[in-house]
Amino acid sequence: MSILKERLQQKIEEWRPRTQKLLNDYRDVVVDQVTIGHVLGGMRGLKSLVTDISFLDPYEGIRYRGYTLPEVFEKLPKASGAEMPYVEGLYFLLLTGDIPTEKEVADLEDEFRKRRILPRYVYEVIDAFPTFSPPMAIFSAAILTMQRESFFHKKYQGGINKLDYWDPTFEDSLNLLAKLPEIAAYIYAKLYRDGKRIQANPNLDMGANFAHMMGIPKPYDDVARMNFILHADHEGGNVSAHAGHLVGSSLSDMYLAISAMINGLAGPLHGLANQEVLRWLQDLMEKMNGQVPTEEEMKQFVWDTLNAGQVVPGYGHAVLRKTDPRYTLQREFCLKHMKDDLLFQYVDMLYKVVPPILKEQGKAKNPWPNVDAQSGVINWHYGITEYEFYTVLFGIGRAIGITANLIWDRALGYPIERPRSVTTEMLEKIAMKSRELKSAKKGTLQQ
Ligand code: HAX
Repeated sequence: MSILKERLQQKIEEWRPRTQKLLNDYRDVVVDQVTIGHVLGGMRGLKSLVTDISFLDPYEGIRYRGYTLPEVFEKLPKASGAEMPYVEGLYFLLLTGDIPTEKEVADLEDEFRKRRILPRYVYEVIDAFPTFSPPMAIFSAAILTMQRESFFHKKYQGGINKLDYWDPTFEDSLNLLAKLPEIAAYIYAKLYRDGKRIQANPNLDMGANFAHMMGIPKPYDDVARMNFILHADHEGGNVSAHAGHLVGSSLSDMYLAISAMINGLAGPLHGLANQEVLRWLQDLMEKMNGQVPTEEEMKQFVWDTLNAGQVVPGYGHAVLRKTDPRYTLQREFCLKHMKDDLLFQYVDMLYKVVPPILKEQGKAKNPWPNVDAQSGVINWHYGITEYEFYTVLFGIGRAIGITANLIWDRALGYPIERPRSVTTEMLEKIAMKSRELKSAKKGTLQQ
C-alpha cells in the first residue's frame, strides 16, 4: 500500500466518529435559514454543504486544509531549483491534512508514474473530434470515455461494503489524475500543432512533465505547478466542485463525476472566464493597434462593455469580497518574470481601472479581480496563445481538489444529494403569509 493510502485510511477511521456524532446527536441543530432570496438567487451564501478539503473566507481567500495559499507555497516540498512546490505534495496535503515530507512526495510521484499510460482509444477519441471543437468538450469526452476503466464501477458491480467505497474511489482518482496532463497536452498538440505530440518523460514530476509535453522551457514547469496548485479547490459550492459532488453523490464513478465537473467549469461565468479575459483584451489590442492604451481609453473600453450589458471577465465573485489571493500570487509571479510583457501591462492597468468603475456602476458586490483575470496572460507570455485552451489547464488543477473531495465524500458516507424544489405560486403564498404575520404583529404592538 502506498504511504498516502495508508495515511488516508488512518485519517478516515479517525474522522468517521466526528461525522457520526454530528448526525446522531445534533441532526436538528440549525446551521442556516433558507429565504426566498436564496431559493431564487442560486442559493448564494447558503451554508448547506460540507467539505474539509478547503474553506473560502470572503476577505482572506481560500485555505487548503487550514493553510493560506502563501503558507501552502512556502511549506510544501519543492524540486531542487524550483520556485513552486510539487503538485503531488498538494494532493497529499488535500487528502490527509498533512504537509508531506520529500519521501512521501516521491512515493506519490511513483504512484502517478505507474498509472500514467493512456489507453490507445483515448487518443483515437480525441482524434475523432473535428479540429474546430472546443477543447473543454474534447477534454470532458476524453475523461468520460475512460469510464470503462473505473475500478469503483467494477467493485460495485461485484458487491462492496459501503465502508470500503473510498478505496476504489481513491484508485480511480490516482489513475485519472495521472493521465490528465497527457490528455490535455495531446488535445493541444492535436488542435494546434498538427498532432505532433511530445512523449511524456516519466522521470519528471507532474508540473515539469506537463511543461515538457507542451514543449515549453523553464520556468514554465513552475508556471504549470503554480497553475495546478492555485486552481485545485475553492470549497464546495462553486459550480465545478458542486457538479462533481452532485454527480458523485449518486455513486457515479470518478470518470463520470469529473467529466461533469469539467462541463460546469466550461461556463463563461466560471472557469471559462480566464479565456474570456484574453478574448476581450485581444479585441482592445486590435483597436489599439498593439499600443498600450491610456487610462482614459481603458476606462472607456470597460464602460463600453458594461453599457453593452456584458460582464467584465475576471472581475467579481460570488463569495470573495477582496482581491483574490490567487490573482495576487500570479501577479507577483508576473512582476518577477514578465514585467515588461505588453499584455501584462494591459492586465495591470485593468486592476487600477476596473474596481472604481464597478463600484461606480454599483451592481457587482465584489469589484475586485478573481483568479481568471491573471492566469491567461501568463500562459500567453510562455507561448500558449490559443486562449480557448486555458480552461483545460484550470480543469487539470480543479480535478486535483474535486477527486480529493469525492474520496472523502465516499469515506464519510455522504448520501445522494436531493434537495426539494417549490413552485413560484408556493413562494408567493409563503411571502403573503409572512406579510400578514408582520402586519398582525404590528397591529398587536399598536394596541
Ligand atoms: N462585470 C459586470 N457586472 C458584474 C460583474 C462583472 N465582473 N460581476 C457582477 N456583476 C453584476 C452581476 O451580473 C449582477 O448583475 P444583475 O443584477 O444585472 O444580474 C450584479 O453585478 C450582482 O452580481 P453579484 O452578486 O456581485 O455576483 P454573482 O454572485 O451573481 O456572480 C460572478 C458572480 C463571478 C458570476 C460575477 O461576478 C461575474 O459574472 N463575473 C465576471 C465573470 C468571471 O470573472 N467569472 C469567474 C469567477 C471566478 C471563478 O469562478 N472562476 O472560475
